[in-house]
Amino acid sequence: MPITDYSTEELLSLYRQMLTVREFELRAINERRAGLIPGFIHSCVGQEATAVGACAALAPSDVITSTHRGHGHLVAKGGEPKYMMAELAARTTGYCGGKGGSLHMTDFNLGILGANGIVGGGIPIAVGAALAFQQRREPRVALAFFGDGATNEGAFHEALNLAGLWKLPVLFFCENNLYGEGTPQAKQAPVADLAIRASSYAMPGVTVDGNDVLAVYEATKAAVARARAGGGPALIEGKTYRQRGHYEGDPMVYRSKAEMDEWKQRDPVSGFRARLLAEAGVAEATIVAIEQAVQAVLDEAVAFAASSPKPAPETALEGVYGETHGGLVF
Ligand SMILES: Cc1ncc(C[n+]2csc(CCOP(=O)(O)OP(=O)(O)O)c2C)c(N)n1
Ligand SMILES: [Mg+2]
Repeated sequence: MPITDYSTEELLSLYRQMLTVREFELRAINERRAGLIPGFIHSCVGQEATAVGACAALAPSDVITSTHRGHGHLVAKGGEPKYMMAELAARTTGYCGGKGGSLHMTDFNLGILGANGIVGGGIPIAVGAALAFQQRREPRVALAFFGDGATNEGAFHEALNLAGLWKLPVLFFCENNLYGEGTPQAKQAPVADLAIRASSYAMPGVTVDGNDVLAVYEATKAAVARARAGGGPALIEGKTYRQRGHYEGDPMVYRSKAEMDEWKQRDPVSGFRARLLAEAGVAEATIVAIEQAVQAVLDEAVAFAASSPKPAPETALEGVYGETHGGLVF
């Protein structure tokens, strides 16, 4: 669909969300350096279009499972930057009361069934959620985000097999950023387009430009409509690139500066900004106002995290089984 067929409101919402993801990551990286945030950060800088495009195709009652590189998924599904930043800073006001950090952020009320430190770990969880929806006859869809590396895990194949067999309303969204840690895809899989793996499990598979938010949105929207109507699962592969290291501090000796520079030219956020101006007739002042508003949201998020208390040591064993953070109903 040409960009001019979308409403300006819809386009600006996609831009605002992608920019929020980008700025969240850049702030988190800075605040980690400054000492506010302990632990690892696996940033999704460069991968904003897959998170935002896919979640834009979901309804609020649909659910997602996420990964170790999940901040973008959370923002795109409605997660609030201030509670996310507070969680990264290990504060009681964070999504897990400051005890989970980046890899465990969850909000069942928003349909966010969790980030996940186990590669491929979210995929069977999404299948379980989809089975619940099918059994309850609810017109809801589950979407699992995962990386290219995760498609070489047994959990991926087992999950797709059952989903294909039972025609579950689940979408498998592979963010193919061409690397699993420092291993390029050609050294970890015998196929270049991971979407072809769908054919083994009797579901459609499609590969899209994962840096084009509208291409991601359209592919996901079609798969959501099919799944919601009882047509079963689908595998969507968005080809993208992480612009920063696997984790902050990664020396990145496994890839060339030329490759990184080439992908920066295809940046999903600045590329979409340029399209809004050149093709969608959006005024620069409108975009600048959004950029200022996003900065204000992130200023508030950092201030909120910094001024929130740390959990008391004697509460260390509280919440281990989830009883204090919304229970397990979704
Ligand atoms: C089951 C399991 N194996 C290995 C790891 C260590 N590990 C963490 S991230 C990662 C790479 C995952 O690659 P991919 O799925 O492509 O995601 P990306 O980091 O590129 O977003 C690995 C091997 C892990 N966390 N869990
Ligand atoms: Mg990867």
